[in-house]
Amino acid sequence: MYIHKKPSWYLPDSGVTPQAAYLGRRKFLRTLGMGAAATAFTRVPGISATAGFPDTLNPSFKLSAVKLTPYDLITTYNNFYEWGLSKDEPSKLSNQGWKTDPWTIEIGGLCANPAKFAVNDLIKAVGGIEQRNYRHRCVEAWSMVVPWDGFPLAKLVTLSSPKPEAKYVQFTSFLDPKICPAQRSNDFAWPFTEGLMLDEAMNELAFLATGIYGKPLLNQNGAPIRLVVPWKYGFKGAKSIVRIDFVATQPKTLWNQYAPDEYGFLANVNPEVDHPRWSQRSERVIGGGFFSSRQPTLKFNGYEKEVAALYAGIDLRKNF
Ligand SMILES: Nc1nc2c(c(=O)[nH]1)N[C@H]1C(S)=C(S)[C@@H](COP(=O)(O)O)O[C@H]1N2
Ligand SMILES: [Mo]
Repeated sequence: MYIHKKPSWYLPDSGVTPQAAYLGRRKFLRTLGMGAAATAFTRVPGISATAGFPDTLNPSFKLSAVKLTPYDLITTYNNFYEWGLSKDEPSKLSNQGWKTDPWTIEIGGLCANPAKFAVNDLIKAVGGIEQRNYRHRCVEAWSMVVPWDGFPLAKLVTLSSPKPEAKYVQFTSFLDPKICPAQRSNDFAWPFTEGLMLDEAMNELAFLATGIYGKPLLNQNGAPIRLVVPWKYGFKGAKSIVRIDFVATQPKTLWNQYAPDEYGFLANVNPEVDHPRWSQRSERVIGGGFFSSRQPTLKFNGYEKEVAALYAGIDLRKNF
């Protein structure tokens, strides 16, 4: 039998256009080199935020017509650029000494109740967690269906009581350049940031996830708490959040700053608006098999009924 050895530069998902495909080759190689540094740490399994389990499926979000993506794919095929640019790196490199338990999340900005919470206390404060199956569509044109555990973002917004001047919510991921080699480079504007309009944050679909398949989030999926906005491209879903701020003007976000023509602030899933470098008409279903693996992309990722009203009067071609 012919055994094909993968060259060292092999990317497991070369069929998909990565978000940072035009990162300079030198920068790219430097980021790949982070593997060597990370192996210096001992392996600690990334289990955290255990409050609320076991939880139960919210029947409104059952998605009976679609097949859930297997757990091993959801936890090994990841975008988490802090831990590497290829899909298989986050599951390896984020579990070599990075501790996501205990974890504090701070809520601030223009709100009446700024607060600092241990994630488990936040889960109790919002009344526990539930399961929801959501479609998950990356801007790179691949998709999954993920059974998340967590709670509606609207509960946290209500608890925080935003002031009338607050029009947006900003999410900030962890910043720990000592343990995260990628954050010692200048290739991206670390920490990872994202944002929503306040009315988007109040929509019942916007979700803060603390688990997948009834288990606490693993580090590679954004432990112990990450955002999930199922009608938008996956990059809106900031992982491993340390801050949530209510702000008056549209916040800066990592991908929008990096390439504003490619990654708009709204980032609603839209098959009618192509990415400048690839079509958004269809998507590759992760775990869907070789021949049956592409399916048409749905407007708002299939959540048009629930969210279209948020964009009344907004030109979604200009505001992509
Ligand atoms: N902090 C942080 N959050 C992030 C990212 C990232 O690189 N860093 N990648 C985003 C992108 S592009 C996608 S598609 C989803 C992937 O989530 P998953 O690996 O759990 O499927 O996380 C998003 N959240
Ligand atoms: Mo993505």
